Amino acid sequence: MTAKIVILTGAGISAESGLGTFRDVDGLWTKYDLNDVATPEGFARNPELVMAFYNARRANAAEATPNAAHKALARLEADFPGEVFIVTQNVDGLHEAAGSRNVLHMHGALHGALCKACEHRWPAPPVMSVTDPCPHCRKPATRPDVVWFGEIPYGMHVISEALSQADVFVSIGTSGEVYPAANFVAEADHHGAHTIELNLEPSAGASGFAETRFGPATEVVPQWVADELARTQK
Ligand code: BJW
Repeated sequence: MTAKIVILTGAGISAESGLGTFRDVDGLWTKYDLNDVATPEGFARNPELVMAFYNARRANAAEATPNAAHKALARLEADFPGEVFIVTQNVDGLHEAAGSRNVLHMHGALHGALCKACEHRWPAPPVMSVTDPCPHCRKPATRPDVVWFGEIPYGMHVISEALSQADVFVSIGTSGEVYPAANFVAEADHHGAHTIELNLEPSAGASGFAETRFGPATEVVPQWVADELARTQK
């Protein structure tokens, strides 16, 4: 049976690419109220504000380039003699830009548009507006294809299946404060995976991991990938 590594990534892996995290000292939730910009209720109250928030983040993400941590994970997928599956909470496209192929965006993507009326999906324009008509049903019901609080993250069945088969589960650059992702370590551990946290500092769930390595993602991730590949080549 081939070995399987499941990797959960969060905002911390893209921090050194210049994209802000949410809950750090300078994070997005210190500048915006998450109830205003990351809930369906906030969007219903003030869709223009939410569109402006995501248009600005889409523009930032378009300027960003993958860092050494994204590249190391792409190298792992290419060279590991088993399966590497990345489940990202991030809405940027930096894993794919680095060359990773087996990536699931559980919280959606900035490059996606979603019709609230008919659930049609299409590539987001650089600047999205509440008056944009859906290309399928023509209703002006456009929203960013991201998962807000109170909505069900994408791919939950696929993720649960992967966690149940994982030999190694690695969590990178996530605070462990948002569910269901915060539960993945317990789920993987329950099924017998070796669990590892790579983060700038211990997350809320750090004690739930068998192994921890702390430091900037651009340092700890390439080091862990090198160790993992060396281990498999012995
Ligand atoms: C570095 C670094 C460097 C910095 N190097 N590291 C009460 C109890 C329990 C749960 C709930 C509850 N009330 C409500 C809930 C559920 C709710 C929830 O979790 N709320 C919490 C606030 C308690 N969750 C939901 O509503 C979710 N849906 C759900 O549960 O549906 C039910 C269901 C589930 C499953 C099956 C069936 C039904 C939906 C959650 C949606 C989250 N959406 C957002 C916005 C997405 C779009 C966007 O990007 O705008 O997702 S919120 C935001 O948080 C975003 C992120 O993906 C997510 C996680 O943040 P992340 O990535 O961890 O970032 P930070 O900033 O928190 O942490 C950064 C980390 O990086 C830190 O640890 C730093 O140290 C580190 N770092 N620099 C390495 N250089």
